[in-house]
Amino acid sequence: MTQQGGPERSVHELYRDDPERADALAWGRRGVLKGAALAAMGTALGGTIPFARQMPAGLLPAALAQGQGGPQFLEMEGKARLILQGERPLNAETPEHLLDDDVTPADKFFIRNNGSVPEAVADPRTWKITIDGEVNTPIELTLGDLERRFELVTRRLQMECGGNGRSGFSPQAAGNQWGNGAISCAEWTGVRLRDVLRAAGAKDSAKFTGHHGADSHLSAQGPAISRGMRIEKAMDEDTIIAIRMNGAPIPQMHGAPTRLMVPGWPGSLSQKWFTRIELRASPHSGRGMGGTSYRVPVRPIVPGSRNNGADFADLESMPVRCVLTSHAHGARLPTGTRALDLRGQAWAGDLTVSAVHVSVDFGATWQAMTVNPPPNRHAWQRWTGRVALPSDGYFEVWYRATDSNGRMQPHVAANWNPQGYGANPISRAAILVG
Ligand SMILES: Nc1nc2c(c(=O)[nH]1)N[C@H]1C(S)=C(S)[C@@H](COP(=O)(O)O)O[C@H]1N2
Ligand SMILES: [Mo]
Repeated sequence: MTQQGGPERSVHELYRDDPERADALAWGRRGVLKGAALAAMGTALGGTIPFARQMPAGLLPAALAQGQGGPQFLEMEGKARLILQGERPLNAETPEHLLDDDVTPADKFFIRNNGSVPEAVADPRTWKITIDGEVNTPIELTLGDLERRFELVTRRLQMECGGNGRSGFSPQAAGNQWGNGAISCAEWTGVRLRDVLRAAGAKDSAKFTGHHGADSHLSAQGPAISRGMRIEKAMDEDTIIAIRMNGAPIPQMHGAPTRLMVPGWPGSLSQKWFTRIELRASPHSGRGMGGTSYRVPVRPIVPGSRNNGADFADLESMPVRCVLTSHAHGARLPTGTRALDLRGQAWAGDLTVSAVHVSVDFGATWQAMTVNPPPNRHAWQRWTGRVALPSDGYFEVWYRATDSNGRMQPHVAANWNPQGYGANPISRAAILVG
């Protein structure tokens, strides 16, 4: 590929330095990759592109779309090599191919902090939580009381950051540039929040909750985050005050000794180092409420425009998404590989996933995968399937899920908003055969 009037550069260099220009040069006006450009692209990708004719115009190949340098990794005892998003506060996402377990182990559990991680307490059983506000009898309970007085339940519950998928937004939205890995599905043991709220005598005037934790914000005084939700979600049988994760005490990083677990809704509601819940007649006003925080446009706004979020609505049930866990993005497979046995997880907030489809020809044809039912409500669902490949070369596995209301993941992140919530576009993984 030659730049008019300039020195010749390899397509790889050009993709690294100026991806948009490289793409324009490769695709040209007609949007069909051919001749020398096709060969150059193949060289950069490491193989020929058997389905090049199907590649949409202007598509930046997934293998090159990662940007410069590649990710930085977390190095921490008790943690897998997560993708580091930031150190202060500490945030790290799980690479998709590490999300293969049906029950996410502690070491592979993503990390999302808005402030500093508190010191561990000496005797967890004396940790107290307060239930107050619109209740007949404000109460204070130790973890010991919780275990003695209420029924313990164990459920597999998915918990996903409200900003998961944010890196899909264009123009870029503010915040951690999560891929698809700010998701977990661990096995949680605890008591139902509703049992505890009833014990305090929730009044009819209690319409909303406000959640509080022990961590403080890094930049300013005050709490790291304090969100709340409609009372209906608090009364859902799967919303629990958790005291164990995967049968063990909750790790300090993930909210020890107790956290809320509000599955299917933005992870920010699942208060770590949980100390207090207030019932309220009006929506909570803590850090992370109102404006453009965890809120999405009701009517789409111009991408990149300024907006104070006054007409936005709280993001509640998270949108449908799936991850591919059998093959890492960029995986190289032996010459002659003619089938891929694919596997992953899929989830859809409060809904279930009814289908997962995969394409290996840039979306020209899609094949239905097998999707298992969830082991319990609010658990993610395993999907599996086999796709055939016609030859060696560069392929992209495109994968997309459909929820039980028939809604599919869109081709590109939709409903842009300044803080980047709710992006769930179709994902692509680059696979090289030979
Ligand atoms: N106390 C407290 N709770 C919190 C947070 C926090 O910063 N402080 N972060 C929230 C957000 S935004 C998410 S996505 C989840 C992440 O939980 P994890 O770090 O265990 O993965 O915790 C939520 N609960
Ligand atoms: Mo989050």
